[in-house]
Amino acid sequence: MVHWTAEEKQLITGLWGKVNVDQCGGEALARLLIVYPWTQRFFASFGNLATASAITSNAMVHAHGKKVLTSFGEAVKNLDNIKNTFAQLSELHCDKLHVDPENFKLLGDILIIVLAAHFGKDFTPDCQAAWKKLVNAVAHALARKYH
Ligand code: HNI
Repeated sequence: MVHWTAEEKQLITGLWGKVNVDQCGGEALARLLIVYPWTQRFFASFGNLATASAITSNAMVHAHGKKVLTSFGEAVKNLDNIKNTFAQLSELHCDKLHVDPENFKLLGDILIIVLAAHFGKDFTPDCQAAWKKLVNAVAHALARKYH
């Protein structure tokens, strides 16, 4: 189990309270699809992903990014129980969606970049370190049921 200091918990929840899930979720998924184009194959039903601007303005990308980041928020609410929190989603991504778990790490890295872009100096090095630990823990939890 990941251990959190009181300060890390405070840094994570404090920033999360200011995150615009709609905007940041959409932006993170759009960036993933642009920077790592092979991830587009999981979203064949999302319509036009042909160019960066098509991806950025794709409503399905935004809606799904929001859904993913909202779900990510469950980790923030359950910091001491991340593994169990994502057990079902891990099974879904493995058995049904066949998403390579490497992609969870890529999305985590992108989320850090999106947060840095949104919060600038308020995303302090300590806060960033706590968030990196969190995105790693989520990627780990989502990969746990893979076989
Ligand atoms: Ni992910 C569906 C959460 C990363 C591909 N994903 C979901 C759903 C949630 C979710 C919640 C909706 C489940 C349902 O309908 O019951 N995904 C998360 C979280 C992360 C993540 C918390 C990481 C932080 N997913 C990824 C990544 C990819 C991915 C990195 C691929 C690159 N997810 C999918 C696909 C679906 C999906 C594909 C189904 C989409 C659809 O509706 O067709």
